[in-house]
Amino acid sequence: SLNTQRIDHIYESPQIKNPKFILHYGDLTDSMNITKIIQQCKPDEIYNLGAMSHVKVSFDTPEYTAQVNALGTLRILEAVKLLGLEKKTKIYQASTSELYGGMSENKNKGCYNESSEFYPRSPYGVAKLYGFWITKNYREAYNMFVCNGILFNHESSRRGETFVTRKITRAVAQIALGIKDKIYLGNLDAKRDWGHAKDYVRMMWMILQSEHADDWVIATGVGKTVRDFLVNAFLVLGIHIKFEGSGLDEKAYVTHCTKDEYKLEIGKEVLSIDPNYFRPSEVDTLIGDPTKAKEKLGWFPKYSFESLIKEMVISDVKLFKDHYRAV
Ligand code: F7E
Repeated sequence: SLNTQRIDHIYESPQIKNPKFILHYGDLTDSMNITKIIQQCKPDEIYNLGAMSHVKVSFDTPEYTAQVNALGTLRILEAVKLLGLEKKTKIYQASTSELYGGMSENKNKGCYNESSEFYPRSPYGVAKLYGFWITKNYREAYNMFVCNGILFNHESSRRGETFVTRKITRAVAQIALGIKDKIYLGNLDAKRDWGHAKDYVRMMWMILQSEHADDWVIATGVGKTVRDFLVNAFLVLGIHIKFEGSGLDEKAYVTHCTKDEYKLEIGKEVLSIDPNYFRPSEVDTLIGDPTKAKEKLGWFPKYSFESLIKEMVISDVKLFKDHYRAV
């Protein structure tokens, strides 16, 4: 991506002496490009977080999703092998809780560990399943230090705006500041295990420092619904809401406000349902069991569900205040 907005605060031009890092143009659909970059850098560690990562969008772009998420992973593995870097370069593959599919009839009842069965329910999940298995296969076939982190949802104030958490925290900030009227969402009852990206990225690094290459679930073990997320996001600004109606007619209204700065009209409608945000096959519940990561690597998340939401809402309030101050 040519957009460096999210790293500008740490990015220094390669022209200066000892830059913190150097950017290369990369494309996971282009084998020669990937091979050339790996040949130039001869990296000790590769973290493959590149993906078409939006589950809903993968239903509209299934072939492209497979090219990037499935074959893109193969291109990295094969480049490292072809270049003879198997003994030098460790690889972290960003696998995902979407591999499990969250089917309610699944015997795990929505709480998954490293031995739970996979049943992906989107082109995104199916492509990532290939990425998971090809990583495991290169580990077993060529004895490479390559690992899967099976990450449950991980969020922060840098989260893309079309994922539900950031969509909510942005909208809550805008509604509280009087810039937006209400938010439109899809399935309010979808339950996810939401952690903070900082905790999860630390764990990615720990995975590559561990003694043996392996696959790891990274999660908090706590499941919350989209509805819980919305309620808690409004609460950060002292805005209390209640839900009325059901299905496509469900709405949420303001019941009272406890902070002088964010006084909304009592009874104001702040949520409607938009069926466009439902998925052709929905994943109801995904909760992870990170016991192995805790016991074997000593990893513990530092952020709670509430502290994650607070950080995201406060950051978005600041973003919109700064923006409107500037214009
Ligand atoms: O949806 C529901 C939606 O798009 C979460 C990616 O990082 O995590 C992420 O995938 C839930 C779903 O993330 C809206 O139906 C309701 O059940 O934020 P999301 P995701 O699909 O869970 C996994 C682990 C990854 O690997 C992915 O790359 O929220 N939902 N209403 C909505 N979702 C969105 N986006 N927008 C809505 O309006």
